[in-house]
Amino acid sequence: MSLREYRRKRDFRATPEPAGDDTPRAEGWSYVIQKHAATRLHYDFRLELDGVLKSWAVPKGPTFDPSDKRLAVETEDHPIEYGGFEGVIPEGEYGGGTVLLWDRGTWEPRDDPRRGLLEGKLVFTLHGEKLRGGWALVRLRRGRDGRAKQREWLLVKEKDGASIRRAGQEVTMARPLSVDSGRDLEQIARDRDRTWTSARAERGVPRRASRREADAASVAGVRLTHPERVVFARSGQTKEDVARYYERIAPRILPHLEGRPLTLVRCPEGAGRECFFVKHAGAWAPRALRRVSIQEKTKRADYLTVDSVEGLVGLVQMNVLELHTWNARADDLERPDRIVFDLDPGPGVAWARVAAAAAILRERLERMGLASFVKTTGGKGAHVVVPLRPRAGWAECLEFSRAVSEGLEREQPDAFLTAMAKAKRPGRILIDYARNHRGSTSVSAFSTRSRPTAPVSMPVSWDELPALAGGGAVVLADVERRLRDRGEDPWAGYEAVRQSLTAARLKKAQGL
Ligand SMILES: [Mn+2]
Repeated sequence: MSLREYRRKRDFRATPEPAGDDTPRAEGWSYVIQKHAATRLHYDFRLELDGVLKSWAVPKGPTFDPSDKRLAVETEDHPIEYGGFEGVIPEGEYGGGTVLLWDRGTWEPRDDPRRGLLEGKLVFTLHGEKLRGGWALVRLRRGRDGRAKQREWLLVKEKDGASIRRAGQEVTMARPLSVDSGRDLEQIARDRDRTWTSARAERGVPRRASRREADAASVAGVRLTHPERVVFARSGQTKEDVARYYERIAPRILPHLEGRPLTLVRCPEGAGRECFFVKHAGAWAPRALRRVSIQEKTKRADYLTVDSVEGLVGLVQMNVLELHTWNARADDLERPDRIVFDLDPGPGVAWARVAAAAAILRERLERMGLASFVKTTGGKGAHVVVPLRPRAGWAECLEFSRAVSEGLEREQPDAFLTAMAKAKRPGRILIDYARNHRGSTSVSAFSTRSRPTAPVSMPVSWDELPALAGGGAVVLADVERRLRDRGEDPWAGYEAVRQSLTAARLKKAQGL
């Protein structure tokens, strides 16, 4: 196994592709597919084995239909780092064109994979974000001319729970976007152009505005591409409308966002279409966002925080429609400054019962001396939020929320449940306390949700909660009117609350 051929074909001064390093590494089983718009569009299928990515070019891409065998032409081994590559290979370079990270995950060979490669039959299971289940790569014995075709294989889906006979729509068509950045090929190419032009501008190279830029709108100093594009199909707001909403609401939403690591929902094709959760910073992220390095369970990773109106609008420009935040701020990451209870009604639960459940929870917290606030989720339910001074750690906050939730479930088993497995049991309300794990997020107050009606997670007063029509009742067009009409912040006093999770409160919740 060697990367010699890979490197011979490329000039690393000209291409952004990784050269790869040869230091031995622990055995890994990564799997990746890159959609590659080169001379011809194809899908590069790669499986990690013995320190490299074994690679095949699949002209038509994978399919879940077992009867549709797809040609896969073996290509040179690629470095493991290639599995993280997305970008543009310049024209004239080897493989010139745009590369999109279409799927990634791990693979599991069923037999000895080295022997399988030699003998021309590799059977394996994929654990990807798009592809799953059993697959096989089978080398063709002879071409049409009767000669052995050493490099031609077939990629075949096995019949199993993940296979689809006569797939109506190919998975490549149904899910065309990047699993890394949520972008399509065109956006990846455009983002590269933008990086170039800004680099030229920094060097003082004058340039003429392109037609596209001349058409672009500018909100809070951020240039929007396709400002006229309708983002919310049912309610009709365009990308510019959404940007202007976030510009106006910035003084309200920023206090809930500042310093909190984010998980974002990007919807490049608008609300209600395919969307992506993004939690790590990438080349796509607007400059106006701050990056914070966080130790996860097994690795460190860069997260984003948004502290400015430019950052907010920059996210809209990147087609972000939902902002979800941690329960802690980056400068005090191990001590949460809030606890969130997510009330999620099962089928057939009327809103009045959700409101009543939230009120019961509020009262219980009050008896422990803790003030709480409520907002709609923009989905079906409500969030009850307990602001805290950052004192107790993640474990205590999680334990407290578990004890409170299970206490309610014990007392009113017909109304409440806490276990996820039974989540959709009709007629009951799930109290999801799992929002309080380190790294868990919930949608921010005032964030839009990625549904065609443009619902917003809206802070409301305890009094008005029962009168709402539902968790998704407050929509983008209502937010500012509601704030004006009521003349007062429904969460007035949130910032001023001084309370913390003490050992005594934890014991009380546990009933000790
Ligand atoms: Mn390729």
